[in-house]
Amino acid sequence: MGKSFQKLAGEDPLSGRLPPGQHLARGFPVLTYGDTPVIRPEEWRLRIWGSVEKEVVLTWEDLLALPQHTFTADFHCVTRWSKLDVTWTGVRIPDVLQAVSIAPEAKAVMQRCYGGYTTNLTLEEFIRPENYLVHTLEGQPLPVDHGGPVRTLIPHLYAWKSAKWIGGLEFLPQDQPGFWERNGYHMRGEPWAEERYSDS
Ligand SMILES: Nc1nc2c(c(=O)[nH]1)N[C@H]1C(S)=C(S)[C@@H](COP(=O)(O)O)O[C@H]1N2
Ligand SMILES: [Mo]
Repeated sequence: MGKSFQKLAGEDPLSGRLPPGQHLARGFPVLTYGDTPVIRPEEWRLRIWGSVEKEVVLTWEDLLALPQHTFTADFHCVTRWSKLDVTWTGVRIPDVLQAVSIAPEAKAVMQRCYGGYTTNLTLEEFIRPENYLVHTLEGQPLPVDHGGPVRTLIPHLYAWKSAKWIGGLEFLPQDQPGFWERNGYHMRGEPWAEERYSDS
């Protein structure tokens, strides 16, 4: 079937949006391993330590004092559901890191969550301007099931890299596997390359 048929039939609105092997989810599923920690915004902290010149601890107020952006991003879970055009509000990761002197030896970050979940990224994958700390989903306070009060959003990788209830960023001199990465998930997890599992 040629190009002209495609034109007559109209462009598929999903064309180019769904990575290989993914389907559209109904609603917005919740995917949590283990218990859901409940943290009030006033008690929430983001501790930034490891390969940094000086440890930094951010509060909810500090987060809200940084430049705020509302943006839409697609969300791809490695278990094959995707949700397109999710609207979030939050702070760009590079803006968060303005307050931090990252040591020259830093090569990776371990995201550490309230409740114990961890997931790793190389520094290069982490400091991209389209990565965020988010506190608002579709104009409402981020629901606890989706990681409220604050989660990371790393739209260019599978969603297991977007850490709910984020509480710490540990900078590391080398990339280390987080929770799912120790259990067979890919170290990087890029959905267009189908980097799902480390042995496939
Ligand atoms: N702290 C924490 N973050 C997490 C998870 C988790 O179990 N705990 N699950 C990950 C996985 S596998 C996915 S698909 C997304 C799901 O986000 P959602 O529950 O908001 O849809 O969160 C990711 N971040
Ligand atoms: Mo997932």
